[in-house]
Amino acid sequence: MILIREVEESIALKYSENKMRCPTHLCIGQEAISSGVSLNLRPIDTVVSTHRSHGHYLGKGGNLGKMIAEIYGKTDGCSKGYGGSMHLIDLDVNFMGSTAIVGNSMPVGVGLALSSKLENYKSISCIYFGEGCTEEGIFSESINFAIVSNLPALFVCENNFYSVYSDLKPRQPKNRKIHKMVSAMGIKTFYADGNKVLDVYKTTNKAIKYIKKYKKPVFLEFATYRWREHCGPNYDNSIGYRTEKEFAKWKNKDPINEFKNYLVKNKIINANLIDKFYLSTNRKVARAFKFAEKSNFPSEKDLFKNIYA
Ligand SMILES: Cc1ncc(C[n+]2csc(CCOP(=O)(O)OP(=O)(O)O)c2C)c(N)n1
Repeated sequence: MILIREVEESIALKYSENKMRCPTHLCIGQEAISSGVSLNLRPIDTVVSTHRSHGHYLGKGGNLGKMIAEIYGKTDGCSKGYGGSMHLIDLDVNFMGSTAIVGNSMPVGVGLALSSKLENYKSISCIYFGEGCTEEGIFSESINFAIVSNLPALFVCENNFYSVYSDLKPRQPKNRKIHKMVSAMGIKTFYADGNKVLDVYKTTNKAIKYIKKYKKPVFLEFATYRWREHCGPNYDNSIGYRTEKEFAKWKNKDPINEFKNYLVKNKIINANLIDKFYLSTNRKVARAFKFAEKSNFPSEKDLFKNIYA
């Protein structure tokens, strides 16, 4: 969680230098989900993600230097500088990619689950998406196919209550519980507080045991909140689509503070160790930015490579 937070705080800090020119969707405030889920995944398990993918990529062990170089648009980037923040990929750790089209990663993740089934359920396909995705047709199609085909898919819905500037009110019927709606499709579902990393960890653990035992998919919904604007490094509460009061309520539930307090209070580790961890993490993050800045831009003659229509 600290690694994800520090990487994204550095992106936010340096964004105004105008060297990172791609849109970036930060997950600050939501780190407990990628962390708690990822700790349950084996290297062989695959992950697909969305426009808000930094946490998912780092959680799976994606290469940090290549991620930052990608955001800088450099050839050492994980998509060779062509994709930017929304198109992260690291096949070395089975992070199979992220796409910017809401809902588009779902069928890809379901396809990965199908290929795993054909290979005797060798891996689990973890599919991250925001609650906005539940409003897309491909959402029901993908989940339905995973159910009827008994696929080892772990659907992870990060419900941060907003799709850009729209809260749930104009988008979904009042009182709808997403996990209950999905449960009615005939899939095992779990719901937990996405700001409590231990809850996320334990819930995912149960889900994965279920997938392995019954060879069926599971749907997880975690409640959480993004602190910064939908896209970009700033805070945007002042534009009025959400209240300071609501923001403060969630900020008080900071997943990192919550877990840190738990660890220290229960004498599991002491606060000094956490400070040391911040130091070593920040050194690692600084090295990644240096690596990205030093790397070259793709050349103009390569502009039309790897393009198809
Ligand atoms: C098919 C499609 N429709 C609309 C958009 C524009 N768009 C980009 S992100 C986003 C919000 C998605 O909300 P959610 O899935 O809840 O994820 P969050 O941004 O909250 O993490 C929208 C509507 C898009 N990229 N793709």
